[in-house]
Amino acid sequence: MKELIKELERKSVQIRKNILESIGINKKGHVGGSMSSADIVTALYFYKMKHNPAAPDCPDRDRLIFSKGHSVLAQYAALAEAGYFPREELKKTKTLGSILQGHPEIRTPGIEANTGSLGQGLSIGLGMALAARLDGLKYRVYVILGDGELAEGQIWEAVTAASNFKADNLIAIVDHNKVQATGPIDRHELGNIKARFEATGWETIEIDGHNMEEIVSALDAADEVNGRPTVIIAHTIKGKGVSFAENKAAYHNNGLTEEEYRQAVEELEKLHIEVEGR
Ligand SMILES: Cc1ncc(C[n+]2csc(CCOP(=O)(O)OP(=O)(O)O)c2C)c(N)n1
Repeated sequence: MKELIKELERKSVQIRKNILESIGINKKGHVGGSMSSADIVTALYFYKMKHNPAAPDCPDRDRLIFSKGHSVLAQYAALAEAGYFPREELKKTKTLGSILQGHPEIRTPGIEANTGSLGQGLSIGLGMALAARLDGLKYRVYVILGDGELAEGQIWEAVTAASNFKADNLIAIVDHNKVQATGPIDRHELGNIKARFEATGWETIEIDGHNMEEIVSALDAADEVNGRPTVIIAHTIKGKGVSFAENKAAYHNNGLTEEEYRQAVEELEKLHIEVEGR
């Protein structure tokens, strides 16, 4: 177990480096929400999900939908690392004709749904989860939601519907970084997120979304739940890994100057050495 966790931690540093590569220097990019979900995405692609980069459409693959589509750089980072497309594509992110645009599109290998208009991903994921049942397939559908995104009413329609359909192959993960685009999430009172899911019959698991051991055990625990969907509420830090961006709404979608980029790379190099020493 210790070796597995270390391997995943090593991978998550690489995922963060890949995110930086997609953002580049003096261009805009969603630093905050991509970095906050990096550890969760790492555990999904390199531990939990059944998937095959050589056959991205194989029918029984597990699906990951980034409902908070603006943070897709974390998913691109993992897809490149897993071999869905060459790493060189990362540098071309958001350029004309690139397969990697600012929000997820299904033309990118490994991307399951077009998202970015917040609020829709859980409904899409539920549809896929129910399709698995109709098709007699065993796959799971993971949906990453933002906490700011939870203000969208459609999410809560999908929450009750998923419960009604007893969709136990649907796992929502809330990237609970407490910051949205322009400030703290308390601008729109959400109440007790856990209690709201519980009230409709969801299994709820609360974790530190940067603790690889906790992420792995939560994903494993979700496999064991029968007859109802699971939500993993992952407490995270917006911008995690890049000190000057942490917890700052200003880095929700910001450019990095040359100096900031250099500092961010240096910090990730240090983190890499720290992980190796564990
Ligand atoms: C329907 C819709 N309204 C507004 C936006 C603009 N928008 C993009 S990201 C964002 C904030 C999302 O906050 P959160 O879900 O907490 O994401 P995170 O902090 O994880 O990046 C907003 C309002 C959008 N993409 N879609």
